[in-house]
Amino acid sequence: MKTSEIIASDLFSSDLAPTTPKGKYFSVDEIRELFPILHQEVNGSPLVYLDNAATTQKPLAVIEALTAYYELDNANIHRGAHTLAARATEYYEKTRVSVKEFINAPSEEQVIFTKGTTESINLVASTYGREFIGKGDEIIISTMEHHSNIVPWQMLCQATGAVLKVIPITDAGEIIMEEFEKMLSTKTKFVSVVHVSNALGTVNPVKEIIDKAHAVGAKVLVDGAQSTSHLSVDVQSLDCDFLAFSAHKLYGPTGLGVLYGKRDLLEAMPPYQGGGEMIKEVDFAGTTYNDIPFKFEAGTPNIADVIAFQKALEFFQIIGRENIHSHEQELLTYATDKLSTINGFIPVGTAKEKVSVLSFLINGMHPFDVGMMLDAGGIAVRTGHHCTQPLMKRFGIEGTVRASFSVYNTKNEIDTLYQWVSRIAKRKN
Ligand code: C6P
Repeated sequence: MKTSEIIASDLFSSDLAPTTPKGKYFSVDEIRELFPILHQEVNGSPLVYLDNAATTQKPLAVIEALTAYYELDNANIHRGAHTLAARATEYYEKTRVSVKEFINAPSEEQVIFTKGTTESINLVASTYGREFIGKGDEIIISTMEHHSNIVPWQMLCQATGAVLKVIPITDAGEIIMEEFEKMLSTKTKFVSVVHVSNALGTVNPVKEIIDKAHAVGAKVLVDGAQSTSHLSVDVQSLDCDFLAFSAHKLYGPTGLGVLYGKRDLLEAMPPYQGGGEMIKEVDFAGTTYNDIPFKFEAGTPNIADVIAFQKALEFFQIIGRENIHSHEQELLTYATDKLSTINGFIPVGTAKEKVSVLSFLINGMHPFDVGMMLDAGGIAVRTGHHCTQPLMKRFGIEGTVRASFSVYNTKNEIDTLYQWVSRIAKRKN
């Protein structure tokens, strides 16, 4: 009997590389072989995919796991008594255990599947927020938040009369810790902060932020959308109260995310949505809710994508987080050094600690035009405000050109980016 699990696992069993003390070593070319989408031409040139902060590409094992699930195992989970339902449930719950290990959560019950980082943050704002935050209480975020970590808190403030405070940043794009400390008081009930800025690449000192917030009794949510793919994120050593992230930035499928929470908080929070799966017993006189995590997973969940996400987590494990991080850091340094030699190149975000994102402007040119010209050469970058309009305002700009690197990118690709950016910049500088 074949199952989607066996079929997709086969894809990683190849002996591509020798085993080293750090784990298996793969060359970039071998890693690229695992990503079918990379091997194509765009506008007559080989694709250079540098939009990884928006979404990473998917290894073949993830794609095949999706198809194989629908070909072999498709069934609804947690309810049917038949074999397919049992199998689908087993694989779905197996991914939950893998996520638990990935972030070092104390238990898999503290791992809730959502649609993405956005939904995870909205869940906390709507449930924890509505239950435990009231008039005059203060919520702190930073200037460099993604709209997903601004708007849900604004909505909560509108509904409750709580007050939103914003930590300022330096010209380099770093949080000003002294200002943060000045904002903290017994009125501070919640701090929600991005671990790695999607627009600047800044790595924020989240451990320090968490410790300082806890000292005044506030709870902390870490937006890990951009950090979980580059850094080791250990929820127990960080001691964060909540962590939100998306599978699609981690080589996994779109439309799937994770919310981690501390057990006592998740248990105290009311449900997010009502429906099947989140109940223990329903009676017209009243309903009792299910235990965590199911209390927060109303309705039929995204079964196929959860099961396929397992393969993305295995990819991470096989390549090794350290190897991924060091390769990406090498690319970031190489790209920053090389593009900085171009006349008219203006970097945006020059924090001491950064990962994988190079945001820039070309003097005299609109970022959108630069992006269009790069696309003509097969180079995919993101241009615009990157869903961080208040951050762009802070820098007095409309947007940037953003190149973001991943484990499958090469120095040759950065050379191509350099050649195109040089050519474009020469027109105006
Ligand atoms: N940033 C980018 O191109 P979702 O869309 O729910 O998967 O993730 C939202 C989100 C939240 N926080 C941060 C720091 C993010 O970077 C993102 C997504 C993408 O930068 C799309 S706007």
